[in-house]
Amino acid sequence: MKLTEVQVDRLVGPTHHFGGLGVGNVASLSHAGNVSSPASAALQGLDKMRLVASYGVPQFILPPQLRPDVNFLTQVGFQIADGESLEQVAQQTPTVLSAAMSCSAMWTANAATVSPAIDNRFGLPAMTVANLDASMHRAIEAESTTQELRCLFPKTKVLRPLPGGAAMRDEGAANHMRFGSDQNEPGIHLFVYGDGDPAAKRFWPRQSLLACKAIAIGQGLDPENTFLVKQHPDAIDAGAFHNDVVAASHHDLLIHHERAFYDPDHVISRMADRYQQCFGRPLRRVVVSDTDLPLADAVRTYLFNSQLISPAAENETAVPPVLICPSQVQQHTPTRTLVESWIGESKFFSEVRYVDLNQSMAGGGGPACLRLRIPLTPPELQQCDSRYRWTEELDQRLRRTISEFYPTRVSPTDLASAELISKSRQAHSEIAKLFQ
Ligand code: SUG
Repeated sequence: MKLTEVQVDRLVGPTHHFGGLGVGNVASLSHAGNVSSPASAALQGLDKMRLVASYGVPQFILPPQLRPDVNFLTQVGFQIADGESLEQVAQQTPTVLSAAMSCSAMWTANAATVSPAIDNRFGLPAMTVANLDASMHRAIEAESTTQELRCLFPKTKVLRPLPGGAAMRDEGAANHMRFGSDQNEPGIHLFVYGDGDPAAKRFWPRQSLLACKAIAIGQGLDPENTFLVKQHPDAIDAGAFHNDVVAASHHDLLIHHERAFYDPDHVISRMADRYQQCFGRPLRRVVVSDTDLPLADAVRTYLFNSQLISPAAENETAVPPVLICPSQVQQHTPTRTLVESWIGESKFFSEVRYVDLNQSMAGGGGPACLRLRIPLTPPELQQCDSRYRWTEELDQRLRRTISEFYPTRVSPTDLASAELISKSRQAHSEIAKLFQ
């Protein structure tokens, strides 16, 4: 039986802005305070979903989380009356305001860590919702994400976010890779953590070793098929706040920057041996050297954050994956040349597609950040809630709602305005109707 990677993206919300809140995220830090366009951000995301769906890949879409997050503001201590502006929050704690208005849940690669039924103890697709405890604006996503995933995937095991605060900080699938095939056979899991020695000097690592272990234990993954590797501190300090900024994977393919992992015990080689033992063929590994692509350029272009998808096969012959790269790769000649050397017959990919995701990229999120992949068998796919499945019709209706209700520009001073809040609530309620 086939195992298909379903893609789950989220519509960017109407309060999308550049708050500069991304810990160790150089794009987010450098765009802090710039004027954003929620309307363009949402359309760019929809364009990518349409492209993915055009390859016959099952594409799902979650509505934006409701912002401002009034519960969060209340817990912080603000009392906000209905229809009131958030001026008092802006005056006293602008960072709290930015967090309460944040649309960071759009980066669904951070929603959860996923394993298919065949790999875990539940015999159901399992997902551990990420606690995102490394940052205030992201930690507020987890509660609602848990409910949304339970709704979208009623026949799966959705595990609550890990407890334990900073010691257990977890950012989901962005720090996890599963190797296998397109068939429903047990796979191999690689978890990537950032803490421990040698420590990053500039930025705080966002994924802890303890969290990786707890996810593997909680899902009951086979210890023989579970590997843990440390992120290279140089990568974290260069702005690779998640492993998916410097490494990508799909089935039997691992592509990574030479300084993605700090691997003195050769974890990756042991994992490759295990792959060979389980699947009877080698894991394909592409290591990009610093000479071919300096770490800073990898972070700037987000090459490794490209989205790898397998087009639906018309017959039994598997088609090589398609690589969806951010336009920043196309605009940087050395990176584009590198990518193009991976395309073609008996190469890694059948095709490269470039997408404009500038609004997301300015917050540090490329194509792969914007999707959570869930490997499902055909019967499991049937059990997903079809209201969330991308269709041309849903796409058209969302586009109309965006043009009617989404602001085309939001500056930091707009965040507190009663008008933006009211527009945002209106947009949310219109979008909710489209999913009913
Ligand atoms: O967590 N950016 C997100 C980007 C997440 C990217 N995801 C993956 N690599 N999978 C983050 O840093 C920016 C928010 C701001 O600029 O205010 C932000 O949260």
